Amino acid sequence: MQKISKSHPRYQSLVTRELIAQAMKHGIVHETGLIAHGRGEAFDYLLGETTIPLADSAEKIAAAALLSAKNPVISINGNVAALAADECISLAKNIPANLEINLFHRSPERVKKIAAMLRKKGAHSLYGLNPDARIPGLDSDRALCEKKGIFTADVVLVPLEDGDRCQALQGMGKIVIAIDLNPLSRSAQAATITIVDNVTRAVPRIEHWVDTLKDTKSSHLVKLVSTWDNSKNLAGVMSFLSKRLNSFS
Ligand code: PTJ
Repeated sequence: MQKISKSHPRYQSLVTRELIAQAMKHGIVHETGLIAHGRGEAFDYLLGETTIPLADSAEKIAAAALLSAKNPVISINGNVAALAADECISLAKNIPANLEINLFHRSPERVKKIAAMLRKKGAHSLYGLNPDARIPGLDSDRALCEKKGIFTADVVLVPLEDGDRCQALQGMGKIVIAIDLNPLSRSAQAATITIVDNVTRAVPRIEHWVDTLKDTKSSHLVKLVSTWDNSKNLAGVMSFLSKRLNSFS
């Protein structure tokens, strides 16, 4: 890994870039994952590279949804494995939830490499290696999933999604939690709960809320989720971004 000076004003961003570039060289991240990362970086820059209060509200509701679920699943793709593997494993253990590898650019080699990496880091229940079901209405390999995992999940956390699957999962009646720095993306617009935050900050923050809400009555958690107004939160994020842009002019 290239040495990056801690005094560099963009230290964190450069370290993350290096991490994702290395993960691509090791076959974890697909090459288009670098492009997706760049788009995310641009939106993160606009957000101020921080968890804004509107994102934190969504992170709290995400925790409530995951805690009140019967079969919650956290979906893992290449970028998520590179940037937030430890955080996703820790969150899954805390809820508890299952992890499932689901790739847009699926190849058996990449699935195996990501699975080996997650297991090395301590992941226990891991789905995605032996798909035995398809998400209806999807033509891409993203449709491939496991019956015990995403297929029968009632709540699915989908960080860095590519859009179509988010809508298809909604069509199956599931609660879909999207983490996406782009509030305009199809995933962000289609999800039940949209978290406009970097996956590296969002997953630990959801876990913070899992710890906080763990002893809350299930009926209260369900009410928090059912009264959540995702469109209102997204409109708030858009307004935050436009005010921030205007403040520079
Ligand atoms: O590993 P695979 O094969 O499943 O492929 C994964 C990628 C990410 C390449 C694939 O899902 C894809 O092409 O995604 P998109 O359509 O580029 O969408 C990714 C979304 O994630 C974009 O809206 C980005 O703004 C957003 N994003 C990128 N980096 C981050 C992010 N959101 C949160 N945190 C990030 N670090």
